[in-house]
Amino acid sequence: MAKEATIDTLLEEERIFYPPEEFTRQANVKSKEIYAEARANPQLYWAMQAERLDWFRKWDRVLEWNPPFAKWFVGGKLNACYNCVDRHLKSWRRNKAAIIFEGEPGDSRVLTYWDLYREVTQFANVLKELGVGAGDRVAIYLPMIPELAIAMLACARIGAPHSIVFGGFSAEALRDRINDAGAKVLITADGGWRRGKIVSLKDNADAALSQTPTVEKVVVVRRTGQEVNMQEGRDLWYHELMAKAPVGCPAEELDSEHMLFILYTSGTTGKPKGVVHTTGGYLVGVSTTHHMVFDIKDSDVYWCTADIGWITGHSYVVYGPLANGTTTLMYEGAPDWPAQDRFWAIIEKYGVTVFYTAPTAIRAFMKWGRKWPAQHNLSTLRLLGTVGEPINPEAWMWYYENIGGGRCPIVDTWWQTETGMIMISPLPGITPLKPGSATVPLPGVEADVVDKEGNPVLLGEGGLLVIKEPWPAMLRTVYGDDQRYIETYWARFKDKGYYFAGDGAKRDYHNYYWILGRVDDVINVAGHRLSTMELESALVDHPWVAEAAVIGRSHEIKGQAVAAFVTLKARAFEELKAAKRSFKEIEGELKAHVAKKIGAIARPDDVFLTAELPKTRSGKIMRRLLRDIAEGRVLGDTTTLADPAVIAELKAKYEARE
Ligand code: 6R9
Repeated sequence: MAKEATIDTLLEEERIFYPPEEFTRQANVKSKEIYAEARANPQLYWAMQAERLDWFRKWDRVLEWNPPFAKWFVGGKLNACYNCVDRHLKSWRRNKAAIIFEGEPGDSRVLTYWDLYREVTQFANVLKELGVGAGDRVAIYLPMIPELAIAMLACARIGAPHSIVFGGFSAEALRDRINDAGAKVLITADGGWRRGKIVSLKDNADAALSQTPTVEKVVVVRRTGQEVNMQEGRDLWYHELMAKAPVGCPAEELDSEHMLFILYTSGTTGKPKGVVHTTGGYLVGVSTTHHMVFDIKDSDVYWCTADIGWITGHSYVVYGPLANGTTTLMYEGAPDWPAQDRFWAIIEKYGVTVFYTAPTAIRAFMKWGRKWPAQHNLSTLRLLGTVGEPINPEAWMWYYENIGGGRCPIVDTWWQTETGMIMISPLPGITPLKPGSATVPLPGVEADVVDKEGNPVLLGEGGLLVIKEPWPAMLRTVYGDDQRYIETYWARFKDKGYYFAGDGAKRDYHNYYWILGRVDDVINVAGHRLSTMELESALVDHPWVAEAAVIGRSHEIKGQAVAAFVTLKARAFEELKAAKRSFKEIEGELKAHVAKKIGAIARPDDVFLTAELPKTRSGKIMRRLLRDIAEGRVLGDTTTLADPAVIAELKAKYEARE
């Protein structure tokens, strides 16, 4: 790779980093032919990839496609847990580290594949004992501890779809997800560690459980050790159940299309969507991509820093790596605890070789300074990855030089909760890299950039990112709502049969993809998807608020930050004025309210109280103009406004604020 690249050369758009020869020589994918092979016969290509799994019964047909409903490996039978655990026991991998766990307080645990087998089968027996069977949904609300992976795999073993709710979500968010899925059992913990403090998961769970009629039993893992409420007859300690549970439990022979999990993600409406993934296609997709994109070898110590509560954690902390017999690292806490070198200390401690994180984290590392990674030996690293949002070239270069020591390729991977697997990414042994570009679609993935009518745009022009052919790890539906599945992803390009990803993109003259961000009402804050509608309804839920408009404004570290423009009800305004409550206090309370309703990740950075919101004559709030204000730009076209004076006044007041 070009060694002389420096931050000064950043603005040269055409900088290209070629794969180092030594890397290519040892790479899992060494030749570009794979793209042509996959294109010539996609079903054959995916069938060949499916051979990397163990099937109880082989499929009769690779794909049954009744647009937009797909079935992959039809007639095949397998078990995801068996593929992630049992099959590795037949070889030397039985004694290999499956999970390396590092707790935030500094405790650590290593589970071999055999250890994992013991705990997973025991916990599968616990679940059965609690009356959970194939098809029953299990909600999981846990910190990043091994029990989270164990619980997922135990569910997969008995065919109970899991629905994992990120530990940073609020009680209300948990309640809504439990109820939408109709979960029978909830698995949670007393708490988790975050920056030296306890996140009280059980207290949140208790608040949610007062309104979740379907939950019969709650299993509680002891992690933080503080006193928690245990409801007689409902709540059970994990360690007590495990002490009595036998090792060994058959892995159910499940249909390829058996539901593996539901994972909720924000959409353009207020109500989160339950994205449904099934067993065969998903596991083929994630194991194939994990193998190729991360160039995984048996000798690797692989670390994806995502929380398992997000799709990245599902696919690339648990299912992909374990299906491939990889050593996967899990870290419980924050990157700056006890100091800003925690990640680098972990890489040094365990000799991490492949490291996968998010641009927002990289931008935070940049801000903290290169002195932190410089204190550690990072020479074991050989490959780096990023995911979650577009990476700016400065951050890419910083990552490349300061973490990768100028020798590690970076795989910038574009994908989504809905795609299940990485879709656009370099293959590190063969793809020349350009900082900021996710490069090209993986073999077997047909993408394009099109205009509103679905026609391809010219190279260099912006358009909408679409996927033109079904892929094995694609979502199958929105849980309980086929109509929403059709409308959200397929209605837009119905005639062409394209999947609409919700992202804008352009291609350069090397046919490289540059992802431009969401084109819908989804904000990407630090790599997390938030819906403006969901945020607005959380605000309007507050008794003082009359109306709210939420936008994403650009933010140095988080990519985007939540900015809310809020009008108060006249009566509330009078009362607050009479009570001498300051604007600052009111704004603070509204921020806290959103955090309580959705979770801390959704807390707005700015709440701005205003007398009126800019609207069109038909009454639609013009968020575009609010974005111009929040980002300090000249206002765009204001001709459709009902009252242009509103926006002028708002802009003046916004600029005059403290
Ligand atoms: C895996 C994940 C999906 C949205 C997606 C896009 C953005 C993800 C990206 C990227 C540019 C990348 N996104 N990876 N944008 N470059 N490499 O993040 O899933 O949480 O569902 O978010 O994230 O906007 O549409 P999810």
